[in-house]
Amino acid sequence: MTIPLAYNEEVADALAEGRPVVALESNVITHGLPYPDNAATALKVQDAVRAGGAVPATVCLEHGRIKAGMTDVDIERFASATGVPKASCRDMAVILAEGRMGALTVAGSVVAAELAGITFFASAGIGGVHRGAERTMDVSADLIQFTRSKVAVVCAGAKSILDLALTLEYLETHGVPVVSYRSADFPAFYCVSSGLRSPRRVDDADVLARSVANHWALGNPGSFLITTPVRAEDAIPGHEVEAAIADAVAAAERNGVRGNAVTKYLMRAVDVATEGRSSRANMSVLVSTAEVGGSLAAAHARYREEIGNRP
Ligand code: PSU
Ligand code: MN
Repeated sequence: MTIPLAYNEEVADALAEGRPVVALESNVITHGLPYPDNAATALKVQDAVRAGGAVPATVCLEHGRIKAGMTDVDIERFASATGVPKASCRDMAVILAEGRMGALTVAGSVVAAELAGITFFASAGIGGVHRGAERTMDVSADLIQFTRSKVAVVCAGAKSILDLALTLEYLETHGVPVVSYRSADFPAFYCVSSGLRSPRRVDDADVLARSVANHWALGNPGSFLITTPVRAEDAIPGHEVEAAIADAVAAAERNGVRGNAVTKYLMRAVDVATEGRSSRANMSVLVSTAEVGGSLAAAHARYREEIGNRP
């Protein structure tokens, strides 16, 4: 092992005792919201994991180490710093070698979680296949990393800045399970439904915990995706964001936005267009995915104990 992992005390103790832990991404802190809302939100999301019954481990890169569990001081430093680079799986090696700060995306976070021995990861929204990907080939590395890292990913689907039908096709092709917990449809971040039926629905947390364990017992190498929708009272109707998304996608092309800048550009544009409504929904979905992630990680830890912690 040449890449050091730095655990905070709470996370180290929980892992040593077999208690449930949920990894959380740091890219939402540095690239999702303005300071100081981002710091306050990151702490609320951690509390939501605790409310669900697990220990939160927000993951990032700093001083040549993967941090598994940021302290409140770490979160404040990341939230207030400017220019912390977005770190996807391809970026991690160089950022670690240079000893710089890196804000982990979903792809980077599942790499970190697996190395740290953390089975569950919660994120409000994952990356996916972009609209127009048949021309641009813009497919988030999040999806590719899901085929490699053994982590259970709990999310509210993805924003419909993406082509969600193609995103589901990609996951199906690569054998990544997509299970909607207590809902029938694949959600779209702050919309309860993307209009697409989920490939599978499971309502029982213990069945879902066993399903996650079975996936790896069957020899599968990658992630297990679980979706949970935003609370209905905080949701935004799909048609209200559709026009904003279409405008944002067109503007991104017109302005030649490319590569890893595309996602942030689109999210910003849609947030500006839906002002106010989206920030409440955003907060709600960050908290609810974290809380559900905590409760499912707890169910999984109970199951692991039941079977004598066999791999
Ligand atoms: N999609 C969302 N919300 C997000 C992101 C995507 O609905 O916050 C962020 C996540 O950090 C995700 C990253 O891992 O963007 C994906 O970026 P890209 O499309 O460049 O792979
Ligand atoms: Mn991309």
